[in-house]
Amino acid sequence: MADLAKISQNLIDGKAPVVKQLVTDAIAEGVPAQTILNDALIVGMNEVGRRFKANEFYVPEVLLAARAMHAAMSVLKPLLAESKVEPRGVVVIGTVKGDLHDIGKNLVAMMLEGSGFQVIDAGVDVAPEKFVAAVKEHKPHIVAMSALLTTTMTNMKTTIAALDEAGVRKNVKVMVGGAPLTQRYADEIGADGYAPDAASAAELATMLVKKAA
Ligand code: B1M
Repeated sequence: MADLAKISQNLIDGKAPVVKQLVTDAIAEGVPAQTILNDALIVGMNEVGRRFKANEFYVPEVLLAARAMHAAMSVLKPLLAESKVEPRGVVVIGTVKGDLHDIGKNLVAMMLEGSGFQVIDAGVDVAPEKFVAAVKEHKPHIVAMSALLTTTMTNMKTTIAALDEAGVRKNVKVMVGGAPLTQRYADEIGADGYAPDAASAAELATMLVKKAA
């Protein structure tokens, strides 16, 4: 019987090869990919995030856990993709201009994919004009912006203005998140939604797409 708690613990410990093997074994035992994602991997990453906030973990531990998450996702991604009939929506995601932090953004992207969205990852240090170009090219339902620095979060406002100027703002919902963000700031800059963590980001995206339908 697959031990989901063991997967979570090894993820927290940053043991990528072990996590990959345990996930492969769990799949072979018939555990659904979505269950492994929600009840083992995301549980583990949430704990990593909590330990970070409590200063119990530092950069190296988070990077090791993120690497383990990626290793697990390399096994799960094709299965999650297979189980989807129709994507729930298309999301263009990126970390805003000037900002290179991508661990949280990648987690949000993974959660969105796990929830059935097609995710186009524009990467880090994404300039407003690059978001505009991605919207024109991919015609997403949602533009999702992440920022980890108080000095770069202002680029969310600039990006929303650029989407407006390009005449595509009305075509998309804009959601924002990242450690320095608040609901109040999201409201101030005219975003459609704010999520404090990756799990709520997936819920928010689902809600925004339903609202737009
Ligand atoms: Co940087 N860094 N960093 N850093 N770094 C912080 C953010 C900082 C708080 C550290 C500190 O001073 N205590 C501080 C920011 C201060 C501020 O502005 N308030 C800081 C600084 C100052 C810097 C540099 C300027 C340092 C320097 O060079 N002097 C520099 C900036 C580089 C740049 O971006 N231009 C820098 C560099 C780096 C590294 C490269 C070393 C590395 C990033 C590696 C990488 O991402 N590939 C790094 C790291 C790792 C951190 C900390 C330690 C961890 C960030 C992280 O990954 N957290 C961070 C301190 C900390 O948080 N304790 C820090 C884990 C991650 C899972 O959480 O990203 O918050 P988070 O994502 C969460 C939620 O916020 C939310 O969901 C995620 C999962 O639940 N979320 C969203 C995120 N995006 C979302 C989008 C959504 C919805 C939810 O919708 C679209």
